[in-house]
Amino acid sequence: MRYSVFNLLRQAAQAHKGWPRQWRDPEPKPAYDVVIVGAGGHGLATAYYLAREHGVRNVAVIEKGWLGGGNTGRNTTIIRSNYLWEESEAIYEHAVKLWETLSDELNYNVMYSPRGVMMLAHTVHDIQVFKRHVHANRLAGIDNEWLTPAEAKAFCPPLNITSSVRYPVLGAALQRRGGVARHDAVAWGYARAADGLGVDIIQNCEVTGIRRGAGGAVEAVETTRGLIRAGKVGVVAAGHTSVVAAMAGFRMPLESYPLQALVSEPVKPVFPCVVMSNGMHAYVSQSDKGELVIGAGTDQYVSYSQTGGLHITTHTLDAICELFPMFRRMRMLRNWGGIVDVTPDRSPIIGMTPVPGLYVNCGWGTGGFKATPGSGHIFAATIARGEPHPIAAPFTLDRFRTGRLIDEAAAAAVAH
Ligand code: FAD
Ligand code: PYC
Repeated sequence: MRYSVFNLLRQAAQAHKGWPRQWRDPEPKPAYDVVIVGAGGHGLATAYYLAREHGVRNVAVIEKGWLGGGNTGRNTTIIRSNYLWEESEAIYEHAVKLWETLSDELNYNVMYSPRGVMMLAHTVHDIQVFKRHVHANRLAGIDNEWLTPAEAKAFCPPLNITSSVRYPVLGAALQRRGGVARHDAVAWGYARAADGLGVDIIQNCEVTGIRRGAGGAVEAVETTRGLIRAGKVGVVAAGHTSVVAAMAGFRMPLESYPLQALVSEPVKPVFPCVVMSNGMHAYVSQSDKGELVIGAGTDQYVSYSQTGGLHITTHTLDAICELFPMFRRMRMLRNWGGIVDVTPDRSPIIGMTPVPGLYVNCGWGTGGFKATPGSGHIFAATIARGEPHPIAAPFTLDRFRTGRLIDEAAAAAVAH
């Protein structure tokens, strides 16, 4: 543009929107109807359901690293719906039902294996809490049953139920429909299916800013690869949602903690189910490759480190060896951490934000893998319709203002 008086006037008028509409440059059209920030399972599932169920195919998923390289590819893959409150039962059970047919839906084997999730009770408090969950779940039509120590051992023969250990097993809650899936396959399956419907997946592209236009509505994301215009933006950046929200000018009630997991050398099939001990901060299953997949508790301090304190894994291995003495001589192959974002009530936040056109799906803490299909499904509906899906409705950001919290601290698998 030349620096004529006319052009200077025109620029000034454009800036103040005072120039007659017909003389203004046309507003640039969004490059994408929807931009999703974060190519984890939740972000990819959201893009897939936007395209598949709502016909919104002009979608980009922007990922700062590689797809599935966040918590989706770092978790211990436990799937269950044995939560306490009706709102949570609805969301996690919605996900479990979608897991049951997901491989067919995506034409990709996500290796969903409902082999049973057993939660051990070591104290009277554990017994009371788990029995309360069993009753609440059964009232909601969700399977969950109470087992004596002998029944728990019959279900999982390697379990040590002697009374000579520090924290004897006093009983267990078993959800038979719970299980595991292969985490990378979930990311790849959704990515391939979304890509097939026309979704663009842009890796190595970090969102560094959120640009807002008329009325404060979101109009673009700034990235390390340039500006990308968007009609709507959905932020699904587990562990980093507060960082992205700050770019748009608001705060989130979230704290980010490292959570760790590790795998052993592979051995023949010896472990038939998933066992969790919330009290001892340990959970274990065996992958189809034969590795024991073991998870620990969160670090005690907030951090963005994707490693975590070694003392936490040592403590977890102590617990595993006590519960399953036959694993004492196994070698551990590798360990890693992910960053989980935790809300004050340990339930997720799904829906609108104070910025028009900007949506968030976050706060799944230590337990969002199991929710992946359900979360993507209801978040896509929320974005497409511009109002919360009925299952998402209780999980608004607003609940931290109104006080209508959904306290799932006791259902969380690990210590926070
Ligand atoms: P992610 O997979 O983390 O995806 C978010 C993506 O956003 C990342 O790829 C990240 O790189 C990207 N991103 C962030 N910032 C930006 C930016 N500025 N620009 C672009 N991209 C960005 N849950 C269970 O249900 N069962 C379990 O057994 C279980 N075990 C766990 C064990 C561990 C060790 C960990 C760490 C978590 C575990 N979880 C478990 C929790 C579960 O992994 C997460 O809740 C879930 O995977 C979150 O999925 P997501 O797609 O939201 O996040
Ligand atoms: O939510 O089931 C769970 C879980 C297991 C390990 C971490 N989270």
